[in-house]
Amino acid sequence: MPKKKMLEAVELYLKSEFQTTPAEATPDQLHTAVSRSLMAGIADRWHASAEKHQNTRHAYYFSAEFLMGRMIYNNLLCLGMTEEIGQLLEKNGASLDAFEEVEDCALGNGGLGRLAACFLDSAATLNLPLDGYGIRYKYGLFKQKIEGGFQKEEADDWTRYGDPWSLRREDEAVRVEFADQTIVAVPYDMPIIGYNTSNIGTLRLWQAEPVQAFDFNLFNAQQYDAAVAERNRAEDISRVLYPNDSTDDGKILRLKQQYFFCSASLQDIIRKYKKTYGNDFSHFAEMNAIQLNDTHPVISIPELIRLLTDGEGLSFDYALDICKQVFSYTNHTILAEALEKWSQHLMERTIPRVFHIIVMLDQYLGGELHQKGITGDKEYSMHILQHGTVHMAYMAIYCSRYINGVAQLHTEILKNDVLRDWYQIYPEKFQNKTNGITQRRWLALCNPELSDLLTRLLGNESWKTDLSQLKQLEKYVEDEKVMQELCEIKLHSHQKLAEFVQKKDGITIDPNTCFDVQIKRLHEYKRQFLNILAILELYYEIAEGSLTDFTPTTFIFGAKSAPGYARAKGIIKLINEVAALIDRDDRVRGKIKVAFLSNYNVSYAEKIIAAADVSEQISTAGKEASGTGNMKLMANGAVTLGTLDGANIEIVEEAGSINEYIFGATVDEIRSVQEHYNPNGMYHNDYKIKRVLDALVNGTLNDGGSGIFRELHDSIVYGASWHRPDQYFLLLDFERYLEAKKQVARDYKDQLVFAKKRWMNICNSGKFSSDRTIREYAKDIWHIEEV
Ligand code: NBY
Repeated sequence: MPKKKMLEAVELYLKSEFQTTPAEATPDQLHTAVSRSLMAGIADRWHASAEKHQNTRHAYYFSAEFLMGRMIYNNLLCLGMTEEIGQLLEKNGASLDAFEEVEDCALGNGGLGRLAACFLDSAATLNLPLDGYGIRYKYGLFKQKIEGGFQKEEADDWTRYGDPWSLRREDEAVRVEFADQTIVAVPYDMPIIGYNTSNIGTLRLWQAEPVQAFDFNLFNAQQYDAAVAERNRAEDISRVLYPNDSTDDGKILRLKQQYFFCSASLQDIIRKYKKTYGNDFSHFAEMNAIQLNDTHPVISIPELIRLLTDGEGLSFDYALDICKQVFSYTNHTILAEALEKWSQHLMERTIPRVFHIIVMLDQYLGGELHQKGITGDKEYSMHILQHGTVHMAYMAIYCSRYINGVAQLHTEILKNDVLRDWYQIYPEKFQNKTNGITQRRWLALCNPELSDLLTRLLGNESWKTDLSQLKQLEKYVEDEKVMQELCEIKLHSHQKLAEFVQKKDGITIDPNTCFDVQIKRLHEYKRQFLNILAILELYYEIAEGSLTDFTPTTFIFGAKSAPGYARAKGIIKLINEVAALIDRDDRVRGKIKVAFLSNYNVSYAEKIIAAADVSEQISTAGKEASGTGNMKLMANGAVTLGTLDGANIEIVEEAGSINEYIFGATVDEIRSVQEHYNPNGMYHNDYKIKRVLDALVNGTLNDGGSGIFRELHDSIVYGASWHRPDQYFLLLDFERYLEAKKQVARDYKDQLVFAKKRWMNICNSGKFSSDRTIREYAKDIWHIEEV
C-alpha cells in the first residue's frame, strides 16, 4: 500500500473506531490507529512473505523469550514512515512523542530474550526465511519500583491498552495435552518488518486457553467456581514470564510452559509441511531447521519424536534421525545454576509419554557411547538421565546437528571445559557464533543525531544494512571538526537523558559530567557490587582530599533483580544507600553522583545507551558468555571499562586496546589463584578494601534493618556454607579496577583524546551487527538462502 493511502487509513481508523480525529485523539487511540493502519498496509506483503518462507528451506527460532521492546517506532523506521506519520501528527497538534506512553513488549528477561528480537530483525532485513515461535505471556517481565531504596515488583500488564501489532489466528489453534489437563494454544502473529525490503517475518506467540471457552454444564449445575477454575488452570500456563535470568528453579508450571509452546509450534510446522508433502516425511529435514534458544525449548526434541511416531506412524529411528538433522542448540551460559535439569518424577507425572521417549533416547545415547568406547563413570556422567534428573543440555547435544556458544571465549570454554567430553565425541557439531545487535534499533532509532553524522560523512545510509561500512569513517579521527561535532552530539544526548531521568525518576543529574553506565540484569557474577564498592572508595578519597581533580562523573545503574534473589536485591539497596550517602556530603557535591534508574527496560536502554561515555562490562572472567549491551554501547561511542570476558575480548580486538580500559584477572589467572584465594586475608591487609566493606556493617550504610548488608559483607569475607568466600573474585580485581576507573577519569578531561576513542569504537563496531551473526547462522547452521 502506498504511503499516502496509509496516512488516509489512519484518519479513517480514528473516525470509524473511535469517532475522533488526529487532533482530538488520545495517545492510546493514535497508537492503535497508526499501528492498525500500517498492519493493513503491509497485509499483502506479509502474506506473500509467509508463502515464500514456506516454499523454500526455512528456519524457526524457538525461544521462551522475545524481548521486543516498543514496536511502533521500530516499525515506522523499517517502513520508512517515521517522517510522514510525524508530520500527520504535528499538523494536528500532536507528535511522535505521544507514543512514549506505549508499554514495552517485555516478554523476556535480558540478553537472551533481546538477542532473539535482534535476530528476527536481522533475518527479516536480510530477506532470510526465519520465523519465531514463543509464548504470549499475559504478564511480561515485572515492572520495578524503588521504595526506600528497595526493589518492589509490579505486574506488567503489557496489553492493557491493546496489542495492535498482533493478529489473533484462532483458525490455527491447536490442542496441547498434559497428563492432568488438555488446553488450546491460540496463535497471535506479529509481523517482523525488514528494513527497506518487502520481506516480513512472523513471530508466532501462543496463548493458553481452555478447551471449552466456558463450560456451561458445570455452570448449570451451579458449579460456577469449578468452571472458572478450569479456565484459570488453562490460562495459568501462559500467564506470566518467569523472572529468573540465569537461574533455573525447576517449577512444574515452567515445564508446562515450555512443553506448551514447543508442542504447539511443532504441530504447526508439521501441519504446514503436510500441506505440501502429505504423509511423506522424507523432505521434512530438508525443508526445516529449528534453532533452540538455550535449553528452554529442548523438550521439543522428544515432542517431535512423539508427534512423528505416535502421530504420523514413523519409526523411532527415523524420527530420531530427523531430529538430529533439524535441531540445533545455542548455549548461553556456563553458570551451573542455570543449566536446566528437571526432576524425572515431575516430568513423568506431567508429560508421561514424552518422558518415556526421553528414556528411550537415553538408551540410544548409552549405546552410542559404548560404541565410542565410553564406559563407567564417564559414561554415567554423560547420560541424559542421572540420579533422577533429566539433563536438558545433554539431550540437546546428543540430538542436535550443531551446538554453538555465543562468543569466542565462551565457545572455547564449552569445548575445553564445561562440555569437554561431548566435544571429544562430536567435534564436528561445535561452532561459535559471536552475538550481535541490530543497528536499526540500537543506533538509527536510538541515536538519530549520531546516525545523521555517520550518514553525512559516508554519503549514504548503507551502514544501516551493512554496519561494516563505518570502518571507512575511521580517517575522520584526525578531523578535529568532526571530533568536535561528536562531542556536541554526546553532550546533547546527555541533556536529553538528564531531562528524562528528572521526569521519570526525580533524580537530578548534571549533563556536564561523565556518564559511566552499568545497565544489565543484577547478578553477582556481573559484579555491580564491585562497581559500587569502588565508587564508595572514590567517594572516600575525594571527601578526605586525597583524590583531587577527579573528573565529575555520574555513575548510572539500571538493573532488575530476580524477585527471589536476596543478595541481588541487597545490592540494589546498597547502590541506593551509597547514592544517598554521597548526596548528603557537601565535600563531594558536583564531583561524584550515583543514580539508580528504576525499571530499566528496552525503552530506557535506548536513551541511556545514546548518552553513555563509559560502558561498564566487569564480569568475572569466564562468566559472561558474551554480553550484548557492551556492543550497543560501543556502537554509540562509549568506551569499554571491562574485563577480558565474553565479547569484550572481541571488542578490544576490533577497536584496539588503546581505545578501551581493560583490567583485572583473566580466565587463566583466576584458574591459577583459585585454590589459594584468601579474601579474608585481603580484607585484613588492605585498608581500602577494609573500609569499604566495613561501611556495610559499621553503621555508615543502612539496610533498613534487613540484615542484608551484613550478609553481603560476609559473603565476601567468610563465604556461606554453600560456597566459598568472594566466589566472583571482587577483591582480586578491586585495586586494578579502581586504578582503571581513575585512568578513565583522567583521560576524559581531554575531550579531544576521548572523542577519538569514542570514534574508533563506533567505526569498528561493524562485526557486532546481528546481521553478521545471522548471516553466519544462515550459512553454517541453517543452510538457508535469501528469498
Ligand atoms: O544471553 C545471556 C548471557 O548471560 C549473555 O552473556 C549473552 O550475551 C546473552 C545472549 O547470548 N543469558 C541470558 O540472558 N539468560 C537468560 O535470560 C535466562 C533466562 C531464563 C533462565 C536462564 C537464563 N531460566 O533458567 O529460567
